[in-house]
Amino acid sequence: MRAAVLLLLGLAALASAATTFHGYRVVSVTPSTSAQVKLVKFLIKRHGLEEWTHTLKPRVSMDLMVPPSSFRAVLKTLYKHHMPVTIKINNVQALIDEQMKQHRVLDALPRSFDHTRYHRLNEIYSILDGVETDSELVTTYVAGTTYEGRDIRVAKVSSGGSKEVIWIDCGIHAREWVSPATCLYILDQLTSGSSEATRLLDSYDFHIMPSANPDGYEYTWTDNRIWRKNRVPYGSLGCHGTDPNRNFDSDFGGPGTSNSPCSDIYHGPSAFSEKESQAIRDSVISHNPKMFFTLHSYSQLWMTPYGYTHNLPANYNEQYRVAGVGVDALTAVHGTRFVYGNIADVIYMAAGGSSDWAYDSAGIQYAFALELRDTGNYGFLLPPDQILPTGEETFAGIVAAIDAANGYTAADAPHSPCTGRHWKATGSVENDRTVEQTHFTLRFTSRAKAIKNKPIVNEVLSDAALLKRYAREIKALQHTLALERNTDKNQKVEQVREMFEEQTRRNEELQAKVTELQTKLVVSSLPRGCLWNPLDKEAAAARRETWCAPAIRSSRMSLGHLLLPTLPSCVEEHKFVHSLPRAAGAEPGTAG
Ligand code: 0X9
Ligand code: ZN
Repeated sequence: MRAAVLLLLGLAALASAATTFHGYRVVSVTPSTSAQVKLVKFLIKRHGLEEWTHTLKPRVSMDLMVPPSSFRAVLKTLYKHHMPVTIKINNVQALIDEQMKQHRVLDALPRSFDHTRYHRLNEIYSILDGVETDSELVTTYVAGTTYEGRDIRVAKVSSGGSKEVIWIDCGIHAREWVSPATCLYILDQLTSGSSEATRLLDSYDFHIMPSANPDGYEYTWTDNRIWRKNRVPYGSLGCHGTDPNRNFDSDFGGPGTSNSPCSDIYHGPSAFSEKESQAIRDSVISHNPKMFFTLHSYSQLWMTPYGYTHNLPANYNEQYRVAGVGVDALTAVHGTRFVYGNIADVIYMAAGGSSDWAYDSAGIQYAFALELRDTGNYGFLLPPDQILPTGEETFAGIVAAIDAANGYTAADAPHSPCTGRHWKATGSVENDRTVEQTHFTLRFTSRAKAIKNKPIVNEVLSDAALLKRYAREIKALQHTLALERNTDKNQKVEQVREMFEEQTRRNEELQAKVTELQTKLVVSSLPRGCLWNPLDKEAAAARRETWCAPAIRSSRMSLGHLLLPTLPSCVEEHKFVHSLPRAAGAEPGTAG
């Protein structure tokens, strides 16, 4: 009893020591000129505004947290200089309270995954212990120990033997809570025994570091929810923390870093001075991964090197291609849009980052930094009900990128991925260009229905419906006309015919767009096995023979077949019919 009271008192003391953000707002401003950029910079300094996003350049919006005491002054200045302001979060503390409320202290530490809530570090590690015990696939190791003495742990998922390695680290920035939660989701998927996991683990070992900055992460739970860096004390000013993502040896101390220990982007006293960057460096070097993913939030970006320069790395085109495939697959799950490209152009210049180091120094050809959800409605305070969808889409994106990096060299895959078991999709495209009947339908079951919602398809559908209506109307009017000659009606027929013709033109345009889209999807998303690079004629012929010959011979399936697996490696079974308007004399069944 006494112990419980003491514990409660202790907790109360902790709670009262925490920094609070009552009445703090997050606003987004978009400077249009360099003078306005300067002004925003001045306001940040003058009022000590916390940057929630860091891009400060003309025509790019920036999210800033403004304390209530400065709100009027900041707003007044911005308005005076014609800078529009959007309030994205009206009371930061209210969102923090909401998020903390979901976290009940459980009777015992959880041993299994729960993607409905955020976890304290000891819960994350207890879950790691749980999977390590329950799953033969998982072993964990300690990659380093932090300044405050916490382990930086990594879960290795492997079905045995020694395979190519995929590295994923999360939570290098303390406040980006959805990142560790996503690492746990990925770990859950990989240990689920699904056919997809088995397929991946047939080819790869995964190393997953769910919390790359444990001291900072714990600090966000106990003291300051908005904390970003680690917790090492520096300098006489009593400031704490180095940004571990400025502490790598990739143009250390270069652009987008600060030498002030009080800054959120303090690079630390020297490259790799911090336990967190050392832990990543040492594990990465000893396991030599093929691909490196580091997960941040927020902004919805998929970034390739470099952050320290606007120059592009030698294999930029290849990294960009793979990023594009990842983003398409990610978007296909819940429609979440991501922008992709090199760090310096997509977000801002930032030297000393882990992915630049991974590419330059560790020689990893695929080194990606992702910014997960959202785009600022909640920012770092993403509600827990978005953990699951964020996990689902991120996992899909990463799997697609892994498959894409595997390139077109999977002719020797051990089984035909045409019959992979995971998602089920059936569909049909019928496109008969006679005027009265223009259909474009796609039907999918299960999660593949995401494709159905692709706006282009809906657009075509609604236009087809309109066309049909006009056709019916014309027919009806012509019918009445035949009975009684009437100029009014004649005019009406003309009007409808004009609309009809315009609509037909528009429909043709849309059909062209659909074809273009299909081609783009085909070219950009070739997973292993039953797909082939249509540009590589020889490989295409061989692949066709090996995997899909029977299906292709027996139907006019080729285009649809190529379209569907844009959800790479997740299509359980697909029947797909694409009947294009047949050229005169062409036999059915000869396409492809
Ligand atoms: O600034 C960062 O470290 C990342 N953005 S965040 O808002 N999550 O802090 C971007 C990382 C980009 N990578 C490199 N600069 N190498
Ligand atoms: Zn970050």
